[in-house]
Amino acid sequence: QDHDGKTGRDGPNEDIALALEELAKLYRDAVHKNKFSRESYQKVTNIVRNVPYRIESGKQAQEIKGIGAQMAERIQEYIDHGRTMRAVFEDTPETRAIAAFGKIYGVGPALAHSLVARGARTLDDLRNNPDKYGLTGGHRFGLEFYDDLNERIPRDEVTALFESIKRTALKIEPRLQIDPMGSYRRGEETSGDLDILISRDPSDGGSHSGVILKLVKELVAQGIICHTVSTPSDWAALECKWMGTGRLTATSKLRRIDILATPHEQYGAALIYFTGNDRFNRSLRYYANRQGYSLNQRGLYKGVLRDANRVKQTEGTLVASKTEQDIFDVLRIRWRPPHLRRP
Ligand code: DCP
Ligand code: MG
Ligand code: MN
Repeated sequence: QDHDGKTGRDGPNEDIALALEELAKLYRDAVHKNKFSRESYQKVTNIVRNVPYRIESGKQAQEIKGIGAQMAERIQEYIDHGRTMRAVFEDTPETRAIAAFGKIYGVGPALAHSLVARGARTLDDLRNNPDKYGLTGGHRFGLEFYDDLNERIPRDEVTALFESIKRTALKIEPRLQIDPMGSYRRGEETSGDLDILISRDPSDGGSHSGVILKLVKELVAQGIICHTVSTPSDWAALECKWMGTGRLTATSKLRRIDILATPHEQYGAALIYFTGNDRFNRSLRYYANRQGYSLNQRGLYKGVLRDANRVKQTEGTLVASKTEQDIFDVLRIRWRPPHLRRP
């Protein structure tokens, strides 16, 4: 089936497949009881996974055997509306609630779904019964700052917040490499959060090990970081991730912040990953697979063998990771500036 990496979960339409699969799950968990819909979504999910080229429109989807007009319409809605498609596909109180709950900071699609399955329909249902729904401190916090944390951040504010964090970081480690990532690096006018990548050239014997811990402590003391939502399992590791919230000044809105540290020799691979967007990453990984490579946030590898379930059997050999250019060169595609990385 997908041993060659051309279709299946690494295929060019996996984002569409995942969107359809979420809808299939919606039906499966008896939020709806429409067996026909559940089966048709699952069927089309599998068909979409096995299409070896990118589906660009609903019209094109409808030409594929097994995809009817209704499903084609849903695929077009996904292409038009992306992540918010659930509410668009099926405009019911249940789907609206799943979409709204999924936007609570710290709540993923599975929990959003289970909250609806357990009877919650509005944010206030959750706010008024946090114990009944087993919500953690983190979830309650996400509910409290729901509006702030879901608002897009103007570019000027992202710049100012990043510069303020960078200033503190460079005091801790003057030779730190620190750059803003995600939508900001792609030049977008607003961002959902502030993404920061840090690293450090170890050739002089120095290291960025432990810098995130010092940085977070210092920013908490300054009142810039307000909450920690997830911490690295090992603060000293060269590769680790911190997630939380912060604000520019005491009166500014609360914003989401992601900080990623990466070993210096993997900087290029981390840069590609953290610049995104997620669909660009997916299509680049798919393209790499077609050339016999495997790309992730650590590097570009050759000779990775997977079984029929896409589970890695061998690690493969690292062929490029240091710079974006190195990776694009091996793949023999022209380096693409961040603002054009939105397929
Ligand atoms: N990323 C990815 N796959 C994911 C999540 C993230 O490839 N499931 C990568 C690509 C993203 C980058 O990480 O561009 C940053 O993730 P964000 O969720 O912060 O997304 P963006 O910064 O692109 O958009 P936003 O402005 O909404 O934050
Ligand atoms: Mg972002
Ligand atoms: Mn982010």
